[in-house]
Amino acid sequence: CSKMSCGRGALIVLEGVDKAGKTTQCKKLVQALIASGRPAEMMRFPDRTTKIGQLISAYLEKKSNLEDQTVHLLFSANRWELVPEMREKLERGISLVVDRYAFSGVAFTSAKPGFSLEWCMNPDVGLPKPDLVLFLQLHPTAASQRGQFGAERYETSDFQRVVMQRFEHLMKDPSLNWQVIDAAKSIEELHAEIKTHSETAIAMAENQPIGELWK
Ligand code: ADP
Ligand code: 2DT
Repeated sequence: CSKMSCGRGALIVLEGVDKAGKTTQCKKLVQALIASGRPAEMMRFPDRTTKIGQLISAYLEKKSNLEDQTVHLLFSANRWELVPEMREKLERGISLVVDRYAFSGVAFTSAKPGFSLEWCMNPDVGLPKPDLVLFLQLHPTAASQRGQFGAERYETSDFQRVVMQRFEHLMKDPSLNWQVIDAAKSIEELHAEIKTHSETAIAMAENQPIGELWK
C-alpha cells in the first residue's frame, strides 16, 4: 500500500501529434504525482530499448526498411511484451504515465494508404485499457513553430495532418475516457489541467479492475 491508498494505480496515456508537448507533460506529471504522495512512473512507446524496440528504432531512423504491415505488428508486439510489467506495477499501486500507446499505433498506420482503422486496431485489442487518454490538440501550424521536423520517418507536415484526422476519429469512442487539451497553452497551464484530470482518474481507478482495450 502507498501513503494515499491500497488500490491499483491508473493507466494514463498522453497522445497527440509530434511536438504537441507529450514528453514535456509526461515528465512533469510523474514528478507532480510523486511529490503529492502518489507513486508514478513514466513509460513510452515505442520502447526502443527492447529487441523489438531496436527493430522499430532502426526503421524510424530509416536505417532499415520493413513492410508497413510488419512494422505495425512490431509496434503492437512492443506493447504486448511490456504488459506483464505494466500489470505488475499497476497492481502494486503505481500509476503509469505513458507517452503514446495503441492510439498512435492506429493513427500512424491508418494514415498510410490502404489500411483500415479496423485492421490497425486488431492486434492491440485486449491491451490494458487506459483509465484516461489525454489528447494534446495542436494545430499543425503551431506545431511547426516549435521547431523543424527531425529526419525520422513520419516527420512531415503532410503525413501529420492525416494522422491528426485519424486521431479525431478514434476520439469519438465513448468507451474511453478521452480528454482533449488545448496544447497551444503554456507548459504550466497545461500541466495544471493534466494534473487535475489525472488525480480524478487515479481516484476512480483505485477500486476498479484493469479494463481491456477495444473489447
Ligand atoms: P512531443 O513529445 O509531443 O513531441 P515535446 O514535449 O518533446 O513534444 O515538445 C516539443 C517542443 O516543444 C520542445 O522543444 C518543447 O520544449 C516545446 N514545448 C513543449 N510544450 C510547449 C508549450 N506548451 N508551449 C510551447 N512550447 C512547448
Ligand atoms: P517518438 O519516439 O518521437 O514518439 O516517435 N508510432 C508510435 C507508430 O507509428 N506506431 C506506434 O504504435 C507508436 C507507439 C509515432 C515515434 C514514432 O512512431 C510512431 C512517431
